[in-house]
Amino acid sequence: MTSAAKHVDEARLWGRHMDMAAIGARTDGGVNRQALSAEDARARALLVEWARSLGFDVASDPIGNLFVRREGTERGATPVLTGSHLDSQPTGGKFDGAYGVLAGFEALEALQLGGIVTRRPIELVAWCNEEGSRFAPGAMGSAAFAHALPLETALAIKDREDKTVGAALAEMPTLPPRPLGFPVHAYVEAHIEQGPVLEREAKTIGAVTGIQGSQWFTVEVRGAEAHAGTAPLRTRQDALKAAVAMIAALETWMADETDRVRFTVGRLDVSPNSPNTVPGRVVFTIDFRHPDGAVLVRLGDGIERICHENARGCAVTVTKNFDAPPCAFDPRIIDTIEQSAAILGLSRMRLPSGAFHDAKHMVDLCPTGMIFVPCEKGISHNPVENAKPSDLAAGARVLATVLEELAR
Ligand code: HGY
Ligand code: MN
Ligand code: MN
Repeated sequence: MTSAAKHVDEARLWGRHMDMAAIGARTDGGVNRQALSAEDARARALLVEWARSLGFDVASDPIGNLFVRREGTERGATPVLTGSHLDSQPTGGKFDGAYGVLAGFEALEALQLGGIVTRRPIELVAWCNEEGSRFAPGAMGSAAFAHALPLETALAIKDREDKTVGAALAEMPTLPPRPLGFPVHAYVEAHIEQGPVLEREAKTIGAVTGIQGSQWFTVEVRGAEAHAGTAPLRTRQDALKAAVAMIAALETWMADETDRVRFTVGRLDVSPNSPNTVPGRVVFTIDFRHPDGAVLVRLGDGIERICHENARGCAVTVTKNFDAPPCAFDPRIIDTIEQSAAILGLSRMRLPSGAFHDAKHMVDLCPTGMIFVPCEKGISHNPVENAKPSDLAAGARVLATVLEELAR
């Protein structure tokens, strides 16, 4: 009996990555396909076109998650689910997210080509807004699917142009609707590692053990505009000077000589952003991560205090908009990934994920795991992000084998 893995085709998979990367392509080799943008709409339409050409059903739920379904002999059986995301960072790479969607699609096509019948249906999902760059927080579509984020709350979230998720969703291609959330038998996501470990250890397959914890905050500092030439320093309410003091104090708070804390201030908006007006309002973001849940809570609980201590006469509002404790994947899924890699003769190792993924919202719903493949120098969230066609195909072969096993 043939196996799906035998029908995974490296050139076809690579070609699909290049076709997808042409959507939202940047001149520096990266992609900019922000969630629910025109580029995201075109990426979804391309996936739908490929899916329909293979006779798969497609559907979309109220938060814009896009599903491709391959039937099993037992139509009513809970499906096995795989997938990732098509949206990217503004200076994203060709593989973050897209790989998990395209490897999943390649696995479905390999099952078709092999004439392999599974008992359970297998579904591929392109989760809406995993990156959280345009609409915070990230992993929004999977959070709503898992009811970890109320749908109405998600739909009302605005981008920096004050457009809501709901309004942006209305501009996406219309697809057959399906309810938000459904029972899933198991979930397996393929992704590039976005770190240096697999490449350094010369391993092709990562059987991911879990995801470290992460917290996101938005800090708004409100001072008072004033004339740069006349306003005495001692009477100013300078929102930018206060924000800089807060960030410096936070950096001290987050200092970790073991270099495990991941503390980032990625966005800082200043208004009116004029050289000769004292900034009246600043908004900045905090993203920090840690593998130990207790450390995450302790550090997170200090953020509001530290911002207020450095307010320098300004008003401060600290809002936590993301709080994901560390999660562990299902040992049975990890074992199945390792065994599949072994059957395929692929080098493999267990490792945790420093990046968050939609898989973290599936952990409480069903047995969940992830397959990593190496990316060049571990670089990601950067236009030069790169991966080898052979590694991408190897990961797709493991995914196809795991899906076939779980859907048996
Ligand atoms: O930020 C993350 O960890 C994910 O890559 N979006
Ligand atoms: Mn990703
Ligand atoms: Mn990412």
